[in-house]
Formats: sequence, structure tokens, C-alpha cells
Amino acid sequence: MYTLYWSAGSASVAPHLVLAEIGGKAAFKRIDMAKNEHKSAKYLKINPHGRLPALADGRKILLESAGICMYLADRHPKAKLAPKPNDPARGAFNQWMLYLSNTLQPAYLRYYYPDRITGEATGTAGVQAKAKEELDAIYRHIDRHLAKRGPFLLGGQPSAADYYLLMLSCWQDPVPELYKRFPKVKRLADALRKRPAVRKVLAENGLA
Ligand SMILES: N[C@@H](CCC(=O)N[C@@H](CS)C(=O)NCC(=O)O)C(=O)O
Repeated sequence: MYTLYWSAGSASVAPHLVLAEIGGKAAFKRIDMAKNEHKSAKYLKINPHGRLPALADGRKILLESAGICMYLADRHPKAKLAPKPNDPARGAFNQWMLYLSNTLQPAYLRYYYPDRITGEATGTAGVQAKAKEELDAIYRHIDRHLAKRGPFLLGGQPSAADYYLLMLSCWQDPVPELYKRFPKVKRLADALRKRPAVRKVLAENGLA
């Protein structure tokens, strides 16, 4: 059985959504970051980096949100959340999962934690302004792709990559402005939000 270690609104949202779409039995252990539970000795045994999420599959522990989503999608092909590894469409799936987690996600980190880049209080405004520009350029690229090839990243059917994008879109400051500027990203998010499993998880994460 799976156990997802999660925290509301964090990088655990995407695996949370993917697990919900797969259905079946899973346990959900909430880690309260406000109480610093992610740095507790108990949790550090699960994830030595002290970060969310983590997934236990029996005795095996998996880290990294995107990696967990890909693992779950592959283990549950009936949910059709990823093309099979030997399907030519797999290339685009891998590309989007990595683009979202390696390019879009770090831009959010620079926006919300500019001090991690500068290492001091000065210069943070510049880092944040640059990150905002980058976010804009990334979403413009995604929106154009969705306009041509959508409504989902791989075309007609949603995959784990779309759930990942939904999570990241919820991190925007402010979310309604993102959806206003990028209507095809909004269309994708709205389509996923119609699904009862998605609505439930977003509500649990305070993102409804
Ligand atoms: N690359 C990791 C990043 C995980 C991550 O940084 N999670 C944040 C919450 S969104 C966290 O736990 N931050 C606590 C910290 O950095 O101390 C992933 O995608 O799983």
C-alpha cells in the first residue's frame, strides 16, 4: 500500500492528485510545515532532505514529486496517466514532466525564495522581478502549445503532466491573473477541476 507524506499546497499536490485519480487504497500522512514537522527526526528518516512530498510503497521510499507521479502513472496503466514507456508519445510526456519540474518549478522557487539565490537580504527584489518575467515566458510557451495541440499537454487526454501543471498553476501569485493571461492554461485547469477526485484533493489542500 502507498503512503503519501503531504503538506497542504506543497509539491505533494501533484502526487496527491495522481493517487486520487488512480483510486484504490492509500494512506495520507499530513506533515505540518508550519510546525516544522518536515524537519522532525521522525520525518527526516523518511526524507533526509526534510522536504515534501515523499511516497512510501511498502518499505520503499520515493522522493521528488515528478518522479513519484511518473512512477505511479507507470504502475497503474489502467488510469491512462502516461503513455507506456515504448509508446512514441512517451517522449513528449517525459519532456513535459521534466520541463515543468526542472524549469517552471524552480522559477517559482526563485520568485518565492529570492534570498536563497542572493544569500542575503539585498538584491532579492531583482531576483524576484526576473523570476516573474521567466514565469511569464514559460506560461506563454505552454499556452501557445496548448492552443495548437491541446486541450491537454499531450493532446486530447489528460496525463500526469497536466496534473503537475495544475499544481504549479495554483502556485501563481495571484492565480486568477495567470488564468486571465493564459486562457488555454485556464481551459486545462478548468477541465481537470471538473473531475470529482480533483476537486476533493484541491479542497483538502486549500486550493479549491
Ligand atoms: N524537487 C522537490 C522539491 C520539494 C520541495 O522543495 N518541497 C517544499 C514544499 S513545496 C519543501 O518541502 N520545502 C521545505 C524546505 O525546503 O525546507 C520535489 O519536487 O519534490
